[in-house]
Amino acid sequence: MPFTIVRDDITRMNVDVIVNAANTTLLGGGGVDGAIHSAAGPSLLKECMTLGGCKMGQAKATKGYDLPCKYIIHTVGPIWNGGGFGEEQLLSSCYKNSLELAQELGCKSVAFPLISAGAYGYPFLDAVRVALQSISEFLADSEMQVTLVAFGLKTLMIDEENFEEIKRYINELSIGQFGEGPRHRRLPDALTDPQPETTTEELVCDAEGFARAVTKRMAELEIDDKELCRRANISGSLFAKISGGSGQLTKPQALGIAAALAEDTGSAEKLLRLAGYSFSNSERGDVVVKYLFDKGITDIVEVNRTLFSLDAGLLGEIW
Ligand code: AR6
Repeated sequence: MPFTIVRDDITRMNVDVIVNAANTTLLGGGGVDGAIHSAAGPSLLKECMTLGGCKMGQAKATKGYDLPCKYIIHTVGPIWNGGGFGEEQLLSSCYKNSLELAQELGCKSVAFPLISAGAYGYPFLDAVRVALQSISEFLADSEMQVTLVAFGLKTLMIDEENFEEIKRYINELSIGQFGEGPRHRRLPDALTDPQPETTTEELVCDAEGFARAVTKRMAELEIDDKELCRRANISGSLFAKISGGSGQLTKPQALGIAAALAEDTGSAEKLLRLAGYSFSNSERGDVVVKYLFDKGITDIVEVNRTLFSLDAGLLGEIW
């Protein structure tokens, strides 16, 4: 099942469960914890007082009270202490245990903040990497919609050098408006920015040809449908439609599948055309994807965190 990254306030998320980056007392605090307690109302603290705290890396659930979600899962991230004290494994456990608990509660959609990336001092890009890797590993076997919520101005999820290089590449193709990166943008602009158009050149979709090409390439790569879904960031039900040769894919879905299967940019383009699309030099997202594919970067986590950092739409089955 797919993941996405959004820029938002987690208390506004319309999902079955949101995750709180709490402390071991579970009795509230600052940051996202404070925001969740104020938005959920005082009954949340009353329930938290009955839970007896929570260990680092573990997770406990409460009701959602005044929030739009049914449940809140409280997890305790590691306090960054240089990286040699099991921080990565603890942080990864926070995501894994929260996702397993969400599954036990029968939830179909979950939203995470970037655990430990605030007061607990985990280096931001490392916190992003651990979050996305842990989520992606879980999704390899489970059906859940997982949203990673980035908050505030600091939402550049790739390193600065990489960001500058892609920015230069986009500007060279003169489609830029890239004087300012997302880090320097005011949040309201970023929140209201329209998503890039998903289609430019409308080609005819050959759903059966696409299905045949996907099946053939999966056999060559010796990957099963679960692995394809993980690599393409799509759900099992969408895969069933694709392999049945029915339905029109969106361009982000087709590009997700191209990322999963294509050998190079040329073969990605061929797949894309069967789905009725082509790469466009006037769409920032397409330019970034092409740049990454040209460099052999097709890992969906890498591709999507780069796209997010450049304010472009993500690949896969994005809701
Ligand atoms: N929505 C989404 N993300 C948010 C929000 C929000 N409303 N508010 C902050 N963030 P932090 P930690 C982001 O400090 O590092 C508390 O006092 C924030 O920008 O909330 O795990 C607890 O009680 C950052 O990226 O959590 C603990 O004592 C991320 O959430 C301690 O802080 C996490 O920042 C936990 O520290």
